[in-house]
This record gives sequence, structure tokens and C-alpha cells, in this order.
Amino acid sequence: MLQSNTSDVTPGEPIVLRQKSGGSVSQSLSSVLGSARADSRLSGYARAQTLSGLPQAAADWFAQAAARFHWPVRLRARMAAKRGSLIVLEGVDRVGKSTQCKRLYEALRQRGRAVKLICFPNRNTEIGRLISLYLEKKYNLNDHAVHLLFAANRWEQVSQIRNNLEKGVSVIVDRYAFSGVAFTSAKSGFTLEWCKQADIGIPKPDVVLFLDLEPLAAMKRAGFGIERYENLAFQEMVHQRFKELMKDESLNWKVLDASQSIDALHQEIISKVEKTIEKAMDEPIGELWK
Ligand code: ADP
Ligand code: FDM
Ligand code: MG
Repeated sequence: MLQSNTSDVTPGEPIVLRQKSGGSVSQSLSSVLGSARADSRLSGYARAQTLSGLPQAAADWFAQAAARFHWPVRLRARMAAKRGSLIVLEGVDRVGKSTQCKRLYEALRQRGRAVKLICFPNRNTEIGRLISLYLEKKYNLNDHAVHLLFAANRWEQVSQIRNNLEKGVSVIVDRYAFSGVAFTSAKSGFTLEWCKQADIGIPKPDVVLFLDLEPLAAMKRAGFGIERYENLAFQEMVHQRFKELMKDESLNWKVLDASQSIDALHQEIISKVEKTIEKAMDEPIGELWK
């Protein structure tokens, strides 16, 4: 028998199925599917999830069934919500973060994982537009003020990140609070501790992939030198600050050699990320630096 929840399932809400006793999982699932109608949301969701308490074969069967049928609005079943992972890529400019984030996003999608890709700064919000003008050197801001704007630009997305993680969607992040701290603390008069304050409590990454490359080598890559901060002396200071941050053992830092080819680095990243997703799905979402 399948034990199922009789409450309404709103769009995006996970559905949980629990095996009670007697009868095969597929028979039980058949009875739940009974008057089913087609619903693409569920099929995508089911493909992306391994159902809690069910063997892989049953989860696969469920995904196929959901792809063929449409589910009634009032469902008698809830599918298990395994949470998504928060995956952060960090490093100095031009080490290949954006390239690897896109490759990772595509690879996870192809493997049927639910995934989102975001980047910081997010230049599309009001705060982000101000930051963008600052980075393009079209607008000057006080160093303390701009640091807080970068942090605010993260806070304004916290609920969206958290909602995704809770729905089982993994979130890949191109730069996070570590860039915030490393870049501001590379300026004179800023301590690491002061810089961390504004980001305390944002969702804690399940893994921080640090793409490590000497700033001199990164500088030789295309596109370097256009925006504020893109000069060798400053990037070397930023690199040092990142190394300080990596001493924090409460975070899952993975240092990767970013001088390898795009493909080789991608392989290393996907293998670390797959392990992270499997491990994090049963753990609570943490809060950074708390
Ligand atoms: P970031 O986001 O870290 O600033 P990008 O992903 O934008 O870096 O890459 C900067 C430049 O370096 C791009 O022209 C990109 O094609 C190139 N690049 C990225 N990864 C590698 C790599 N592993 N080897 C050589 N060039 C790379
Ligand atoms: N940057 C980025 C900061 O100074 N603080 C932050 O919190 C963040 C997220 O903005 F120079 C800097 C780092 C870099 C610039 O460049 C963003 P990209 O190319 O958009 O990543
Ligand atoms: Mg980038």
C-alpha cells in the first residue's frame, strides 16, 4: 500500500509517496495514478528527483508514468522533496568561472537534474544597475557603500534561492559573498571580519569551487582590463584574500587547478558537484558564517 497525502498540491509543491506495506511499489503507484491526466511539471520534477524511500527502479517508473499522464488537481500523493544544492564558483577575474558555470548548468540539465544558474552581481535589479555603473567606472561610490550594495544585491535574491533549494532545484552561483569579501578587503582600511558582516546568514553553499590560477596567467586571457578592479596588483591582493577565506574549515572549499583545459576542469567540477548533490539532499540548508 502507498500512504499518500490528501491535501491539495499547488504548482511547484512536491508530492510525497510513502510505501506502507503489502503490494508492489508499481501496483501502488498505479492506484495513485488512477484517474491521472497529463502534467509536464510533474514529469520534469519526477525525472529530476529520486523519490524518498523508493528504489531507483520505482523512481524511474514514476518518472515515465508522470510523463504519460496528467495528474488531478487534488492529488492523493505527495512526491518526496529532496532539497537542491547550492553550488558556488569563485576565483579572481578571468579564471573561467562563467565558462564553467554554463558548462555545469548544461551538464546537470542533460543528466535530468533540476538546476538554476545565477550570478552576482545580478546587474538586472535596481541595486545591480547601480553596481554595474560603478564597475564600468561610469559612477563613483564610497567603498563602504558599494560593499553593502553588493551584499544587498545578494540579500534581494535570498528568498528565491531558498525556494529553489527547497523545491529540489540546485542553484549554481557565479561568484558569491566570497568575492564580496575578497574584493573589498583588498582595499586599504578593510578587515575580513568587517567585510563578512553584511552577508552573515545568507544561504550557506554546499560546496565552494575555487578556480585557482595566478592572476598573471588569468590576465592574459581574453577580456581582461575593461572594468574596475581589473589590474594585476589588485587581483593579486584579491587572490591573497581568497586564500585567507579558504582557511575557514566550516565551509566545503574545493580548490581546482584552473590552468587545465576547459574540458578537463569541467570533468573535475561535475564529479565534485554530483557528490555534493547526493550528500546535501538530506541535510538542512545552512546559514553562511553563522
Ligand atoms: P571569469 O568568469 O572567471 O571571469 P570566463 O569564463 O569569462 O572567466 O573566461 C575568461 C576567458 O578565458 C574567456 O575568453 C574564456 O573563453 C577563456 N577561458 C575560460 N576557461 C579557460 C581555460 N580553462 N583555458 C583557457 N581559456 C579559458
Ligand atoms: N565583485 C563582485 C565585488 O567587488 N563584490 C562582490 O560582492 C561581487 C559579487 O565585481 F570585479 C566584483 C568582482 C568583479 C566584478 O565581475 C564582477 P563579473 O565579470 O561580472 O563577475
Ligand atoms: Mg565571469
